[in-house]
Amino acid sequence: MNKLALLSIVSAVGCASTHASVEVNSAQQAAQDEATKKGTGDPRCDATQPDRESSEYDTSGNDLPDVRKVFARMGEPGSSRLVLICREADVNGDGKKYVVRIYDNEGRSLREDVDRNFDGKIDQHTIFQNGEIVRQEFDDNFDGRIETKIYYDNGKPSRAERDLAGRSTPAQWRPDRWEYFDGGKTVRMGTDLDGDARVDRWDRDAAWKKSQEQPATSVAGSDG
Ligand SMILES: [Ca+2]
Ligand SMILES: [Ca+2]
Ligand SMILES: [Ca+2]
Repeated sequence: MNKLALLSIVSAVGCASTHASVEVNSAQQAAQDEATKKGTGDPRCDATQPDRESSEYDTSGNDLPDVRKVFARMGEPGSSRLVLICREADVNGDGKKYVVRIYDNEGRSLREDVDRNFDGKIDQHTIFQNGEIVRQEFDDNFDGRIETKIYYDNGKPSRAERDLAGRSTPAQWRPDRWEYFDGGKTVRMGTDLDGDARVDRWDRDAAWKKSQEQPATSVAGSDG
C-alpha cells in the first residue's frame, strides 16, 4: 500500500511538471510512455483514463517488470478506494505481456486472454460471470480460429464443443462434436459427420450408460 501511495504521488508530480520543454525534448519517449500507460490494448488496461493508476512489478528478480496492474479509483473523494481492473503478465521474460486478466468494478474476474505460443496473438479466452468461470475458448493450432469451447458449471467443466472440420467462421460458430463430462470424465460424445449441425453418431461411456439405465434405488454404492 505504501508503494501505491508513493506511486500516486509520483504520478501527480509528473502531471504537474508537464512543461512544453519536456514535450519537445523527446516526442518518442512520450509516445513510448503513452503506450506503456495504455497497456496491451484492452480499454480497462488503459491507465491514461481518468481516475486510474498503474504500477509495474518485477516478480522474477531480473529487474524487468513482468507484471503490470491498473487500478480504478472508486467512490467519493475522501473515502475512495483503488480496485484492480486489469492485470497483465509477461511469462517468458521478454517484456511482452502474454496473460491479460480483466476485472469488473468490484474486482471480480471478467475475462482472461492468453497468448500461449508467444506469437502476439491471443489463443485462449476465459470468460467469467459473477467472478466464476463459465467458458473457455481455445485456438488449438494457433491459426487464429477457435476450435474448442469448454463450458463450466459451478467451476467444473460440464461440456465441450469442438469444430473438428473447421466449418466455423468469425460470425458463426459451427461445432461438429459435443462432449459431456461427469466427474472429470467424458461420458457422452456426439459427432456430426455430414455438417448439418445434427449428431450422426453417439458414443457413450459404457459404465456411465449402465448407471443411467439402472433405477436410482441406492446411492450408497456410488464411489463417485
Ligand atoms: Ca498465440
Ligand atoms: Ca485454430
Ligand atoms: Ca449430421
